[in-house]
Amino acid sequence: MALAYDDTNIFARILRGEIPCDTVAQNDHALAFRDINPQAPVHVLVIPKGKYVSFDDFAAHASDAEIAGFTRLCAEVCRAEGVGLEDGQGFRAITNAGPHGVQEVPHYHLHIMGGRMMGPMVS
Ligand code: IU
Repeated sequence: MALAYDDTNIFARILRGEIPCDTVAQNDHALAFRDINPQAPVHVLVIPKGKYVSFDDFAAHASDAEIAGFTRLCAEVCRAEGVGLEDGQGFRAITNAGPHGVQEVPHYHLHIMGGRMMGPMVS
């Protein structure tokens, strides 16, 4: 069963158009926008348009079309932001889940960060 989803979270409000965001790209299934507190020259969040709390929730319950749409949008962002390996120097893609992952916003999101050399991965 899918996890209980809190419709009042900030990314749900962005998806409903109640709060603005700096959109990078979108398709039928996902939205990409700039993180409000960037940790790297490129710091984009990619979120599904469906109601999924975390990566494991999304991976288990989203349709194949949603997963494909989300993943293709990630590739589009990497290319558009110049960090993809076809023509850039690479990036880090991470997702935080739940308390131990220190997830702040309970709507699944992938951080795509690049434009500088990354440091240690965990702390
Ligand atoms: P986390 O993986 O849930 O810890 O990350 C949440 C991210 O959402 C974090 O990097 C914030 O800077 C970002 N964010 C945002 O981009 N816009 C907002 O209005 C809020 C958080 I609140």
